[in-house]
Amino acid sequence: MPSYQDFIALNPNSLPERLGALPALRERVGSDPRTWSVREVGDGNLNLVFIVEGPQGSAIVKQALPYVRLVGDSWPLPLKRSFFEYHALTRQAARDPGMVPQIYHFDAEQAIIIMEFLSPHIILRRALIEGQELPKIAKDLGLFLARTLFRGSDLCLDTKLRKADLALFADNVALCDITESLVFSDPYYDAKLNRHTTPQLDGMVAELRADRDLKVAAQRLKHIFAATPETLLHGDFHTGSVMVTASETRVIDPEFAFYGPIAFDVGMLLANFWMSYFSQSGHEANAKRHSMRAYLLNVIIEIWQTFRDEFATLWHSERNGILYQRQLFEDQGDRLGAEQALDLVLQNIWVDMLGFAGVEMHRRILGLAHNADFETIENPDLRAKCEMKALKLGRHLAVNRSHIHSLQEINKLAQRLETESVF
Ligand code: SR1
Ligand code: MG
Repeated sequence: MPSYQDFIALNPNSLPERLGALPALRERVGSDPRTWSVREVGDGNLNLVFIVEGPQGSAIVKQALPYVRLVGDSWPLPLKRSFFEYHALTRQAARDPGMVPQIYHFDAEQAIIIMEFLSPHIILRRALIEGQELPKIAKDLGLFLARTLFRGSDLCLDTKLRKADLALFADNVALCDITESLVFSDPYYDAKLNRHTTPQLDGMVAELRADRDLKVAAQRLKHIFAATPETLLHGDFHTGSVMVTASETRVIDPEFAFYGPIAFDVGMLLANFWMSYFSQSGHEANAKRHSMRAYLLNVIIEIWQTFRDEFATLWHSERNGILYQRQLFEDQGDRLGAEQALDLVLQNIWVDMLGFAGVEMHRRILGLAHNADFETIENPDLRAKCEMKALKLGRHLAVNRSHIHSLQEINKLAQRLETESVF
Protein backbone atom coordinates (compact mmCIF):
# COMPACT_ATOMS: atom_id res chain seq x y z
CA MET A 1 0.00 0.00 0.00
CA PRO A 2 1.44 3.43 -0.91
CA SER A 3 2.75 5.53 1.98
CA TYR A 4 2.00 8.87 0.28
CA GLN A 5 5.03 10.25 2.15
CA ASP A 6 6.47 11.79 -1.01
CA PHE A 7 3.18 13.18 -2.28
CA ILE A 8 3.46 16.61 -3.91
CA ALA A 9 0.53 18.31 -5.64
CA LEU A 10 1.07 19.05 -9.33
CA ASN A 11 0.61 22.45 -10.91
CA PRO A 12 0.63 23.42 -14.62
CA ASN A 13 4.28 24.51 -14.42
CA SER A 14 5.64 21.48 -12.59
CA LEU A 15 3.65 18.86 -14.53
CA PRO A 16 5.79 18.65 -17.72
CA GLU A 17 8.97 18.32 -15.70
CA ARG A 18 7.57 15.81 -13.22
CA LEU A 19 5.69 13.61 -15.69
CA GLY A 20 7.73 14.32 -18.86
CA ALA A 21 9.56 11.00 -18.77
CA LEU A 22 6.41 8.86 -18.66
CA PRO A 23 6.00 6.79 -21.85
CA ALA A 24 2.22 6.85 -21.35
CA LEU A 25 2.19 10.64 -21.75
CA ARG A 26 5.03 11.01 -24.27
CA GLU A 27 3.34 8.57 -26.66
CA ARG A 28 0.04 10.39 -26.53
CA VAL A 29 1.04 14.03 -26.13
CA GLY A 30 4.50 14.31 -27.69
CA SER A 31 8.02 13.23 -26.78
CA ASP A 32 9.25 16.71 -25.81
CA PRO A 33 7.50 17.92 -22.64
CA ARG A 34 8.64 21.48 -23.39
CA THR A 35 6.05 21.51 -26.19
CA TRP A 36 3.18 20.53 -23.87
CA SER A 37 0.57 23.02 -22.80
CA VAL A 38 -1.12 22.35 -19.47
CA ARG A 39 -4.39 23.74 -18.07
CA GLU A 40 -5.94 22.98 -14.69
CA VAL A 41 -9.66 22.57 -15.31
CA GLY A 42 -10.92 20.78 -12.19
CA ASP A 43 -14.26 22.25 -11.17
CA GLY A 44 -15.37 19.34 -8.99
CA ASN A 45 -15.39 19.31 -5.21
CA LEU A 46 -12.30 17.21 -4.58
CA ASN A 47 -9.45 16.91 -7.11
CA LEU A 48 -7.00 18.55 -9.47
CA VAL A 49 -7.68 17.88 -13.16
CA PHE A 50 -5.22 18.91 -15.89
CA ILE A 51 -5.64 18.82 -19.65
CA VAL A 52 -2.25 18.18 -21.23
CA GLU A 53 -1.98 18.96 -24.95
CA GLY A 54 0.94 18.65 -27.35
CA PRO A 55 1.88 18.05 -30.99
CA GLN A 56 0.80 14.42 -30.87
CA GLY A 57 -2.44 14.62 -28.92
CA SER A 58 -3.82 15.07 -25.44
CA ALA A 59 -4.46 13.40 -22.10
CA ILE A 60 -6.10 14.06 -18.74
CA VAL A 61 -4.00 14.01 -15.58
CA LYS A 62 -6.16 13.71 -12.48
CA GLN A 63 -4.61 14.00 -9.03
CA ALA A 64 -6.30 13.64 -5.66
CA LEU A 65 -5.56 16.27 -3.01
CA PRO A 66 -5.13 15.41 0.67
CA TYR A 67 -8.18 17.52 1.54
CA VAL A 68 -11.65 18.44 0.24
CA ARG A 69 -11.02 21.08 -2.40
CA LEU A 70 -14.47 22.60 -1.94
CA VAL A 71 -13.84 23.29 1.75
CA GLY A 72 -10.04 23.55 2.08
CA ASP A 73 -7.36 21.88 4.20
CA SER A 74 -9.51 22.05 7.33
CA TRP A 75 -11.20 18.89 5.92
CA PRO A 76 -8.48 16.26 5.28
CA LEU A 77 -9.34 13.44 2.88
CA PRO A 78 -7.27 10.31 2.15
CA LEU A 79 -5.32 10.24 -1.13
CA LYS A 80 -6.23 6.57 -1.38
CA ARG A 81 -9.48 7.52 -3.09
CA SER A 82 -7.42 7.64 -6.28
CA PHE A 83 -6.60 3.94 -5.79
CA PHE A 84 -10.32 3.15 -5.47
CA GLU A 85 -11.15 5.23 -8.52
CA TYR A 86 -8.52 3.43 -10.59
CA HIS A 87 -9.73 -0.01 -9.52
CA ALA A 88 -13.39 0.91 -10.06
CA LEU A 89 -12.59 2.19 -13.56
CA THR A 90 -10.86 -1.09 -14.50
CA ARG A 91 -13.87 -3.09 -13.32
CA GLN A 92 -16.39 -0.83 -15.06
CA ALA A 93 -14.36 -1.04 -18.29
CA ALA A 94 -14.59 -4.84 -18.15
CA ARG A 95 -18.28 -4.89 -17.21
CA ASP A 96 -19.49 -2.34 -19.79
CA PRO A 97 -16.71 -1.88 -22.37
CA GLY A 98 -16.33 1.54 -23.93
CA MET A 99 -18.30 3.39 -21.27
CA VAL A 100 -15.42 4.77 -19.16
CA PRO A 101 -12.32 6.68 -20.28
CA GLN A 102 -9.30 4.63 -21.24
CA ILE A 103 -6.63 4.55 -18.52
CA TYR A 104 -3.04 5.20 -19.64
CA HIS A 105 -1.17 5.18 -16.33
CA PHE A 106 -1.72 5.00 -12.57
CA ASP A 107 0.71 6.31 -9.94
CA ALA A 108 -0.52 5.18 -6.53
CA GLU A 109 2.11 7.13 -4.51
CA GLN A 110 1.25 10.44 -6.15
CA ALA A 111 -2.50 9.63 -6.39
CA ILE A 112 -2.40 10.32 -10.14
CA ILE A 113 -4.53 8.72 -12.87
CA ILE A 114 -3.63 9.56 -16.46
CA MET A 115 -6.48 8.89 -18.83
CA GLU A 116 -8.14 9.64 -22.14
CA PHE A 117 -9.12 13.29 -22.73
CA LEU A 118 -12.74 13.08 -23.84
CA SER A 119 -13.27 15.69 -26.53
CA PRO A 120 -15.57 17.25 -27.71
CA HIS A 121 -17.56 15.74 -24.81
CA ILE A 122 -19.06 18.03 -22.20
CA ILE A 123 -20.43 17.30 -18.73
CA LEU A 124 -24.01 16.04 -19.03
CA ARG A 125 -25.22 18.43 -16.33
CA ARG A 126 -24.02 21.38 -18.39
CA ALA A 127 -25.70 20.02 -21.53
CA LEU A 128 -29.00 19.69 -19.65
CA ILE A 129 -28.71 23.23 -18.27
CA GLU A 130 -28.22 24.43 -21.84
CA GLY A 131 -31.38 22.56 -22.86
CA GLN A 132 -29.73 19.93 -25.04
CA GLU A 133 -31.87 16.88 -25.75
CA LEU A 134 -29.31 14.10 -26.10
CA PRO A 135 -30.72 11.09 -27.90
CA LYS A 136 -28.49 8.33 -26.53
CA ILE A 137 -28.04 8.93 -22.83
CA ALA A 138 -31.06 7.03 -21.53
CA LYS A 139 -30.14 3.78 -23.27
CA ASP A 140 -26.42 4.10 -22.53
CA LEU A 141 -26.91 4.93 -18.86
CA GLY A 142 -29.60 2.29 -18.29
CA LEU A 143 -27.31 -0.36 -19.81
CA PHE A 144 -24.31 0.87 -17.80
CA LEU A 145 -26.28 0.66 -14.57
CA ALA A 146 -27.55 -2.85 -15.24
CA ARG A 147 -24.24 -4.23 -16.49
CA THR A 148 -21.97 -2.80 -13.81
CA LEU A 149 -24.38 -3.44 -10.93
CA PHE A 150 -25.41 -6.96 -11.97
CA ARG A 151 -21.91 -8.09 -12.94
CA GLY A 152 -20.37 -6.80 -9.71
CA SER A 153 -22.80 -8.69 -7.49
CA ASP A 154 -23.23 -12.18 -6.06
CA LEU A 155 -25.83 -12.74 -8.78
CA CYS A 156 -23.02 -13.06 -11.27
CA LEU A 157 -19.49 -12.81 -9.91
CA ASP A 158 -17.58 -15.77 -8.51
CA THR A 159 -18.11 -15.36 -4.77
CA LYS A 160 -14.39 -15.60 -3.92
CA LEU A 161 -13.67 -12.73 -6.29
CA ARG A 162 -16.57 -10.70 -4.96
CA LYS A 163 -15.48 -11.17 -1.37
CA ALA A 164 -11.89 -10.19 -2.21
CA ASP A 165 -13.21 -7.10 -3.95
CA LEU A 166 -15.51 -6.32 -1.05
CA ALA A 167 -12.44 -6.35 1.22
CA LEU A 168 -10.45 -4.18 -1.20
CA PHE A 169 -13.10 -1.46 -1.40
CA ALA A 170 -14.10 -1.69 2.29
CA ASP A 171 -11.31 0.75 3.09
CA ASN A 172 -12.96 3.59 1.14
CA VAL A 173 -14.29 4.66 4.51
CA ALA A 174 -13.75 8.41 4.23
CA LEU A 175 -15.73 8.72 1.02
CA CYS A 176 -18.55 6.56 2.37
CA ASP A 177 -18.54 8.79 5.42
CA ILE A 178 -19.06 11.85 3.18
CA THR A 179 -22.11 10.23 1.61
CA GLU A 180 -23.43 8.92 4.91
CA SER A 181 -23.29 12.39 6.44
CA LEU A 182 -23.96 14.67 3.48
CA VAL A 183 -26.78 12.68 1.87
CA PHE A 184 -28.58 10.96 4.72
CA SER A 185 -28.12 13.08 7.84
CA ASP A 186 -26.92 16.66 7.37
CA PRO A 187 -29.89 17.88 5.31
CA TYR A 188 -32.22 16.92 8.17
CA TYR A 189 -30.67 19.00 10.94
CA ASP A 190 -28.80 22.25 11.25
CA ALA A 191 -25.39 20.80 10.30
CA LYS A 192 -22.48 23.21 10.21
CA LEU A 193 -21.73 23.21 6.49
CA ASN A 194 -25.34 23.22 5.28
CA ARG A 195 -26.66 26.11 3.24
CA HIS A 196 -29.87 26.87 1.37
CA THR A 197 -31.51 29.71 -0.50
CA THR A 198 -32.47 32.03 2.30
CA PRO A 199 -34.86 33.44 3.40
CA GLN A 200 -37.09 31.96 0.68
CA LEU A 201 -36.64 28.34 1.78
CA ASP A 202 -36.40 28.93 5.55
CA GLY A 203 -39.99 27.88 6.30
CA MET A 204 -39.85 24.75 4.23
CA VAL A 205 -36.44 23.77 5.62
CA ALA A 206 -37.82 24.04 9.16
CA GLU A 207 -40.83 21.91 8.16
CA LEU A 208 -38.67 19.20 6.61
CA ARG A 209 -36.33 19.09 9.60
CA ALA A 210 -39.32 18.66 11.91
CA ASP A 211 -40.81 15.94 9.72
CA ARG A 212 -40.50 12.74 11.77
CA ASP A 213 -41.59 10.41 8.95
CA LEU A 214 -38.99 11.93 6.66
CA LYS A 215 -36.17 11.65 9.20
CA VAL A 216 -37.03 8.02 9.89
CA ALA A 217 -37.17 7.31 6.14
CA ALA A 218 -33.79 9.00 5.57
CA GLN A 219 -32.19 7.01 8.40
CA ARG A 220 -33.69 3.77 7.11
CA LEU A 221 -32.14 4.57 3.71
CA LYS A 222 -28.80 5.29 5.40
CA HIS A 223 -29.09 1.91 7.12
CA ILE A 224 -29.62 0.20 3.75
CA PHE A 225 -26.75 2.19 2.20
CA ALA A 226 -24.28 1.35 4.96
CA ALA A 227 -25.26 -2.25 5.59
CA THR A 228 -26.10 -3.78 2.18
CA PRO A 229 -22.86 -4.65 0.37
CA GLU A 230 -24.62 -5.99 -2.72
CA THR A 231 -22.45 -4.80 -5.58
CA LEU A 232 -19.61 -2.49 -6.58
CA LEU A 233 -21.26 0.93 -6.91
CA HIS A 234 -20.03 3.95 -8.81
CA GLY A 235 -21.00 5.71 -5.60
CA ASP A 236 -21.47 9.25 -6.95
CA PHE A 237 -23.52 8.70 -10.08
CA HIS A 238 -24.96 12.12 -10.85
CA THR A 239 -25.12 14.05 -14.13
CA GLY A 240 -21.77 15.68 -13.30
CA SER A 241 -20.18 12.22 -13.49
CA VAL A 242 -21.23 11.71 -17.12
CA MET A 243 -19.66 13.19 -20.25
CA VAL A 244 -21.55 13.36 -23.52
CA THR A 245 -21.71 14.22 -27.18
CA ALA A 246 -24.84 13.63 -29.25
CA SER A 247 -23.54 10.18 -30.10
CA GLU A 248 -21.40 9.14 -27.12
CA THR A 249 -21.87 8.73 -23.38
CA ARG A 250 -19.03 8.13 -20.92
CA VAL A 251 -19.07 7.73 -17.15
CA ILE A 252 -16.27 9.28 -15.08
CA ASP A 253 -15.15 9.81 -11.46
CA PRO A 254 -15.96 6.62 -9.53
CA GLU A 255 -13.81 7.59 -6.52
CA PHE A 256 -16.76 6.94 -4.17
CA ALA A 257 -16.86 3.30 -5.32
CA PHE A 258 -17.67 0.71 -2.67
CA TYR A 259 -19.91 -2.31 -2.12
CA GLY A 260 -23.40 -1.02 -1.47
CA PRO A 261 -27.03 -1.48 -2.52
CA ILE A 262 -27.77 -1.77 -6.25
CA ALA A 263 -30.56 0.79 -5.89
CA PHE A 264 -28.21 3.59 -4.80
CA ASP A 265 -26.59 4.37 -8.17
CA VAL A 266 -29.96 4.08 -9.94
CA GLY A 267 -31.75 6.40 -7.51
CA MET A 268 -29.02 9.01 -7.44
CA LEU A 269 -28.97 9.23 -11.22
CA LEU A 270 -32.75 9.53 -11.62
CA ALA A 271 -32.86 12.21 -8.89
CA ASN A 272 -30.51 14.32 -10.96
CA PHE A 273 -32.87 14.18 -13.94
CA TRP A 274 -35.83 15.22 -11.76
CA MET A 275 -33.75 18.11 -10.42
CA SER A 276 -32.85 19.08 -13.97
CA TYR A 277 -36.59 19.00 -14.77
CA PHE A 278 -37.45 21.41 -11.95
CA SER A 279 -34.51 23.69 -12.78
CA GLN A 280 -35.53 24.22 -16.40
CA SER A 281 -37.82 27.17 -15.63
CA GLY A 282 -34.78 28.93 -14.18
CA HIS A 283 -32.96 28.62 -17.51
CA GLU A 284 -35.67 29.40 -20.05
CA ALA A 285 -35.13 33.16 -20.44
CA ASN A 286 -34.81 33.08 -24.22
CA ALA A 287 -36.25 29.78 -25.21
CA LYS A 288 -39.14 27.85 -23.80
CA ARG A 289 -38.25 24.51 -22.32
CA HIS A 290 -41.55 22.59 -22.73
CA SER A 291 -39.96 20.06 -24.97
CA MET A 292 -36.89 19.77 -22.73
CA ARG A 293 -39.10 19.05 -19.73
CA ALA A 294 -40.97 16.31 -21.60
CA TYR A 295 -37.63 14.93 -22.78
CA LEU A 296 -36.26 14.72 -19.21
CA LEU A 297 -39.30 12.83 -17.91
CA ASN A 298 -38.97 10.41 -20.81
CA VAL A 299 -35.26 9.93 -20.10
CA ILE A 300 -36.14 8.89 -16.55
CA ILE A 301 -38.64 6.33 -17.84
CA GLU A 302 -36.25 5.03 -20.49
CA ILE A 303 -33.30 4.67 -18.10
CA TRP A 304 -35.39 2.61 -15.71
CA GLN A 305 -36.92 0.48 -18.51
CA THR A 306 -33.51 -0.14 -20.07
CA PHE A 307 -32.02 -0.96 -16.67
CA ARG A 308 -34.83 -3.41 -15.91
CA ASP A 309 -34.74 -5.10 -19.32
CA GLU A 310 -30.94 -5.48 -19.33
CA PHE A 311 -30.98 -6.69 -15.73
CA ALA A 312 -33.53 -9.34 -16.77
CA THR A 313 -31.43 -10.34 -19.78
CA LEU A 314 -28.36 -10.77 -17.57
CA TRP A 315 -30.48 -12.62 -15.02
CA HIS A 316 -31.28 -15.20 -17.69
CA SER A 317 -27.86 -15.35 -19.33
CA GLU A 318 -25.23 -14.61 -16.62
CA ARG A 319 -26.78 -15.68 -13.32
CA ASN A 320 -23.75 -17.74 -12.34
CA GLY A 321 -23.17 -16.50 -8.79
CA ILE A 322 -24.27 -17.95 -5.46
CA LEU A 323 -27.72 -16.31 -5.46
CA TYR A 324 -30.98 -17.73 -6.87
CA GLN A 325 -29.06 -20.65 -8.38
CA ARG A 326 -30.25 -22.31 -11.57
CA GLN A 327 -30.07 -25.68 -9.76
CA LEU A 328 -33.09 -24.57 -7.74
CA PHE A 329 -35.10 -23.18 -10.63
CA GLU A 330 -34.37 -23.71 -14.34
CA ASP A 331 -32.59 -27.04 -13.77
CA GLN A 332 -35.74 -28.32 -12.01
CA GLY A 333 -37.91 -27.14 -14.87
CA ASP A 334 -39.11 -24.28 -12.65
CA ARG A 335 -38.66 -21.32 -14.97
CA LEU A 336 -41.51 -19.50 -13.28
CA GLY A 337 -39.61 -19.68 -9.99
CA ALA A 338 -36.68 -17.85 -11.58
CA GLU A 339 -39.11 -15.21 -12.89
CA GLN A 340 -40.71 -14.83 -9.49
CA ALA A 341 -37.27 -14.32 -7.90
CA LEU A 342 -36.32 -11.76 -10.57
CA ASP A 343 -39.56 -9.83 -9.90
CA LEU A 344 -38.77 -9.84 -6.19
CA VAL A 345 -35.21 -8.55 -6.70
CA LEU A 346 -36.37 -5.82 -9.10
CA GLN A 347 -39.20 -4.81 -6.79
CA ASN A 348 -36.75 -4.28 -3.91
CA ILE A 349 -34.44 -2.24 -6.14
CA TRP A 350 -37.44 -0.16 -7.29
CA VAL A 351 -38.58 0.74 -3.77
CA ASP A 352 -35.12 1.62 -2.46
CA MET A 353 -34.14 3.44 -5.64
CA LEU A 354 -37.09 5.84 -5.12
CA GLY A 355 -35.96 6.54 -1.56
CA PHE A 356 -32.36 7.20 -2.58
CA ALA A 357 -33.63 9.57 -5.28
CA GLY A 358 -35.65 11.48 -2.69
CA VAL A 359 -32.77 12.12 -0.28
CA GLU A 360 -30.37 12.97 -3.11
CA MET A 361 -32.78 15.73 -4.18
CA HIS A 362 -32.86 17.09 -0.65
CA ARG A 363 -29.12 17.11 -0.04
CA ARG A 364 -28.39 19.07 -3.24
CA ILE A 365 -30.66 21.87 -2.00
CA LEU A 366 -30.17 21.76 1.78
CA GLY A 367 -26.66 20.39 2.32
CA LEU A 368 -23.09 21.38 1.54
CA ALA A 369 -22.73 20.17 -2.05
CA HIS A 370 -25.26 21.90 -4.29
CA ASN A 371 -25.58 21.37 -8.03
CA ALA A 372 -25.18 23.79 -10.91
CA ASP A 373 -28.73 23.10 -12.18
CA PHE A 374 -30.10 25.25 -9.36
CA GLU A 375 -26.97 27.23 -8.41
CA THR A 376 -26.69 28.89 -11.80
CA ILE A 377 -30.18 30.38 -11.46
CA GLU A 378 -29.15 33.85 -10.31
CA ASN A 379 -32.53 35.22 -9.25
CA PRO A 380 -32.98 33.79 -5.73
CA ASP A 381 -36.81 33.90 -5.88
CA LEU A 382 -36.83 31.95 -9.11
CA ARG A 383 -34.20 29.52 -7.80
CA ALA A 384 -36.15 28.95 -4.57
CA LYS A 385 -39.34 28.21 -6.56
CA CYS A 386 -37.53 25.52 -8.53
CA GLU A 387 -35.90 24.11 -5.40
CA MET A 388 -39.17 23.95 -3.45
CA LYS A 389 -40.77 21.76 -6.09
CA ALA A 390 -37.81 19.39 -6.00
CA LEU A 391 -37.92 19.31 -2.19
CA LYS A 392 -41.61 18.35 -2.29
CA LEU A 393 -41.06 15.56 -4.78
CA GLY A 394 -38.03 14.37 -2.79
CA ARG A 395 -40.10 14.14 0.39
CA HIS A 396 -42.82 12.17 -1.40
CA LEU A 397 -40.31 9.68 -2.81
CA ALA A 398 -38.44 9.16 0.46
CA VAL A 399 -41.53 8.73 2.64
CA ASN A 400 -44.00 7.01 0.31
CA ARG A 401 -41.61 4.86 -1.69
CA SER A 402 -43.29 1.56 -0.77
CA HIS A 403 -46.64 2.77 -2.11
CA ILE A 404 -45.55 4.15 -5.46
CA HIS A 405 -46.29 1.93 -8.44
CA SER A 406 -44.91 3.60 -11.55
CA LEU A 407 -42.68 6.34 -12.90
CA GLN A 408 -45.68 7.65 -14.82
CA GLU A 409 -47.34 8.31 -11.47
CA ILE A 410 -44.26 10.19 -10.20
CA ASN A 411 -43.85 12.16 -13.41
CA LYS A 412 -47.52 13.22 -13.22
CA LEU A 413 -46.86 14.56 -9.73
CA ALA A 414 -43.73 16.34 -11.00
CA GLN A 415 -45.81 17.97 -13.75
CA ARG A 416 -48.43 19.04 -11.22
CA LEU A 417 -45.78 20.53 -8.92
CA GLU A 418 -44.22 22.30 -11.90
CA THR A 419 -47.46 24.14 -12.70
CA GLU A 420 -48.35 24.87 -9.06
CA SER A 421 -47.54 28.31 -7.69
CA VAL A 422 -45.37 27.86 -4.59
CA PHE A 423 -45.19 31.42 -3.28
C1 SR1 B 1 -17.26 17.04 0.27
S1 SR1 B 1 -17.58 16.31 -1.23
C2 SR1 B 1 -19.18 16.79 -1.65
C3 SR1 B 1 -19.77 16.02 -2.76
O1 SR1 B 1 -18.96 16.11 -3.91
C4 SR1 B 1 -18.88 14.85 -4.54
O2 SR1 B 1 -19.07 14.97 -5.91
C5 SR1 B 1 -19.94 13.99 -3.88
O3 SR1 B 1 -21.20 14.12 -4.52
C6 SR1 B 1 -19.94 14.54 -2.52
O4 SR1 B 1 -21.10 14.22 -1.80
MG1 MG C 1 -16.92 13.55 -8.67
